[in-house]
Amino acid sequence: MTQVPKQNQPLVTHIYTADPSAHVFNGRIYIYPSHDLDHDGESNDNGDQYRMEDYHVLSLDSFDSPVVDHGEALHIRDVPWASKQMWAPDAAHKNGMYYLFFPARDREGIFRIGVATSVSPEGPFLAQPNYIEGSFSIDPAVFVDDDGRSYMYFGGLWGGQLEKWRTGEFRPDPEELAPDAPALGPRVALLSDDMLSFQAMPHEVEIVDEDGSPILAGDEDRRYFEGPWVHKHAGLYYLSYSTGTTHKLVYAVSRDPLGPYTFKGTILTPVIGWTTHHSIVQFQDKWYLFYHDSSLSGGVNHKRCVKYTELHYGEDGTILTIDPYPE
Ligand code: FUB
Repeated sequence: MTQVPKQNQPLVTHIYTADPSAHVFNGRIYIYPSHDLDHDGESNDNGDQYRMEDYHVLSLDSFDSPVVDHGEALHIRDVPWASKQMWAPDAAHKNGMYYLFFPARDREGIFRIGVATSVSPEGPFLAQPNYIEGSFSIDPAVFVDDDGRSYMYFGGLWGGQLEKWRTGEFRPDPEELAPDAPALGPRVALLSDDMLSFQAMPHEVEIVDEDGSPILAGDEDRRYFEGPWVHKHAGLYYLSYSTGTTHKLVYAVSRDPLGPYTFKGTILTPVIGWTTHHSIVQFQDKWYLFYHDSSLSGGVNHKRCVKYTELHYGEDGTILTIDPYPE
């Protein structure tokens, strides 16, 4: 399968892909997406339509070379603890090994986060027998800092079950948050040196406005919904995420990877389809946004396609807002 990618166009068209986590390993760009199933089942707010069963790893030498699909890297049948819905994954490289982090529902229907290992960035990956102890919800994003410390950010509302963990325990029917209550933030946990467990239990990441007040649950243009990503630029940590119901990718910055993060603005305006999910990566001397939309299927929410575009910073470090459909 050979296809040279173009900005704002699907990276691949032979399968549906979403939730791209991009990394540069050994000078090559690797993309770890969800692999959307091609089915015509009904959609609901619980995300039952996202029935994914496996992961494929994509890679490219540069943006002038074809995208390679390395085939099935991990299938749910080989994950002893998982029952269904392999959602947005991420990958990391440490100690000469590659780690694939992924959420799935366990045998009780509760989303957990697992890890699988490989000696190669393209897999195949071998899953650990159990999910990471203390993990819950969805959308793991692992950031390895310059000092070697690795942090996992995760969490998603609604189908992702984050609000069910508000008290620290799983509550199937939690009370709704009042619009003027602080919004729920993503969770962060420091990973152990072997990347297979949490060094300490996860805690909530605070996202505040310019005055230091928490972003509120009713502030749907700015509050956290799902899809966290952390990258570092000019000494600052950037936490970006999806606002869900308002379909934006937005960001906040901090001098500490654990936060608090101060809200800054919008990275990407809404795309075709309900979900929006991304990653940000530096390749050579430029920065890129990987994202998805549902254009390949004519707008079906669970049949998405991964795309990329260049991302630019202003002189003050702000990220310039991107229109996914430039003229
Ligand atoms: O792909 C399934 C879910 O949809 C992801 O986990 C969310 O971030 C959203 O993109």
